[in-house]
Amino acid sequence: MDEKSRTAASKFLSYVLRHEPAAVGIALDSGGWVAVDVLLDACAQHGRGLSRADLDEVVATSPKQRFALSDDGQRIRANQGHSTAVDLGYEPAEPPDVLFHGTVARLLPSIRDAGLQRMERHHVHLSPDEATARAVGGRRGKPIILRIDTRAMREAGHVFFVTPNGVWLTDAVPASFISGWGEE
Ligand code: HQG
Repeated sequence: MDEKSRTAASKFLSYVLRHEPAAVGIALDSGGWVAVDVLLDACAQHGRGLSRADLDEVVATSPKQRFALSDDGQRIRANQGHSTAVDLGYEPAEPPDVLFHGTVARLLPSIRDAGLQRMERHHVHLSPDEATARAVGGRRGKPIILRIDTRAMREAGHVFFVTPNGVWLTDAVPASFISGWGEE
């Protein structure tokens, strides 16, 4: 597959496995999994045919490891980012003392008021390093990197999860744990 087709396939799979499985007439189980055969048949029936080899290539080369195959290779799910009701089953984990969140200046007034909210997703997504946060914020414009005092959050009882691709998840980040409002 060339890179363009891989990206297109990855975007389509993200859409189906995170947001709209019904778009190709499938349902995910409670953990977000679907049988690979079922998914590939459904994609083919909706004009988005993909071979098993292509799917494996998309999963293996996804720069952010967006997808996971079950150990037996029979099932697939998205690792994070769902808007559909799934329980990914991640265990609470202990984050580093500081994590980062990349956003843009126009959202800061609202973030100051309400803290970081999960918006359309299941959790607030936090990055382990500033470079990753810069890339995340840069999707929306000139990035602003917020520093999150995760140590104080944990002491206050907030719970964190980490995905297989190193994204940290939490329910919400009150503004009092955020600093770095003016930094790029
Ligand atoms: C902002 C991508 C106003 C928040 C990325 C962000 C990441 C608020 C946006 C992953 C707010 C939500 C996650 C508040 C938060 N008022 N705006 N109170 N609280 N926001 O996309 O963190 O390509 O849902 O700053 O690379 O940007 O999907 O979250 O700008 O890893 O694999 O609301 O998504 O990965 O946007 O990105 P998102 P995110 P994938």
